[in-house]
Amino acid sequence: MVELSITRRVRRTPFTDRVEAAGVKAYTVYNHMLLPAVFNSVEDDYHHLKSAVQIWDVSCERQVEIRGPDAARLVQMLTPRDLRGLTVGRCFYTPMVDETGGMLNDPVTLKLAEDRFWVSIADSDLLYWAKGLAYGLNMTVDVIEPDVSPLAVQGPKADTLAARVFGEDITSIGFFRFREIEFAGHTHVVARSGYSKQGGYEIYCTDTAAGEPLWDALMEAGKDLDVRAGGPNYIERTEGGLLSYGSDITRENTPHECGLGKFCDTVTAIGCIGRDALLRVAQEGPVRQIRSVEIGEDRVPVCRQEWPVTMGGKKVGQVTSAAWSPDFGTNVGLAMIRERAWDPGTELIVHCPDKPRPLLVREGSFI
Ligand code: THG
Repeated sequence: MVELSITRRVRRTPFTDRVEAAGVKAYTVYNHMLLPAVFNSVEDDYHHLKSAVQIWDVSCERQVEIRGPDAARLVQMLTPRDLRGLTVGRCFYTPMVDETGGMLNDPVTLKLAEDRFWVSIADSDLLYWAKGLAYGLNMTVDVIEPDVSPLAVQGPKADTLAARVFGEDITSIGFFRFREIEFAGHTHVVARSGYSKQGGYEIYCTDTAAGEPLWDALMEAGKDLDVRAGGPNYIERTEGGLLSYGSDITRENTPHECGLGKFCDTVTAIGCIGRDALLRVAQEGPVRQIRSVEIGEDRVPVCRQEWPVTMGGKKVGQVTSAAWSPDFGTNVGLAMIRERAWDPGTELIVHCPDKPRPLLVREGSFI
């Protein structure tokens, strides 16, 4: 197995020493930063995530902080989602697009104050796009990457663990809402969100120095819950239909192709840079869309490149993520499929690197 060499360019996080002490076996790189990918094995981590509780170092979900009198106007320029509904204390999943309607990122946006936002980014350098706009348009706004590092608590026992560490009150936070909390002399932001379908929280740790005490408190309080270090799990997120920018979404795609049309209010999102392009797309409708798929027969290899999907020998799309699912006893996947082949129940062929396999288009995700 080839190894990736890790140098100073690949940033460590406030939790990296703890992650290494916990026995991380594989990292991926996300926003130029370490993201733990495997502790025991992807499958063992998967079963544990779905039955217990895990602490994830998702510091790589970097915050682009946009602050100042023009902050709200700048954030609305980035996304076709109407941000008038984004009130202080809420998180919005926000597709972000360029002037062609192409996806630049799919972050979660938090409104901290009327003039202050955190854009919790996926794996692309959105900071430069936002800084370029602010400078080019002479906006009265600061665009920075603050010392904020999300730590996720995910799994069916996340509520129990969070209540022990932060108090019972924490469980009254609604889905995609956040609150400020005091912990060990620091103010952090805690949201009910996370990149899994198992439920839980994300603690936006607002100071590198506060990271290890926070990690240690969660690990100590969760001993009898079998709390473990974990990370976004490739199998679980594929079952859940959670998209990964760079894998399932690229700049070539519109939000509508990604099934993110429900997070777009293109008519009313006045000021959004890709609005005109997306209005055209919305009128004509997308000609391809992401679908959850079931891939037949034996275990698929790791999906490192897109796998062509054909119907009657003609290419109708590609698989962008795929993994064997122990719980569903089949391979689960995500694929971009052309209109003539995208109806649920359609049977296609996917050309995996080892051999072709049957592929079934599903109505929705597995979880
Ligand atoms: N949390 C935070 N930042 C992030 C992620 C996160 N930044 C990177 C990446 N993940 C951004 N991508 C996503 C993708 C999906 C979701 C969140 C961020 C997500 N989707 C839910 C779903 O599809 O079921 C719910 C969306 C909704 O209903 O609003 O959670 O995970 N901080």
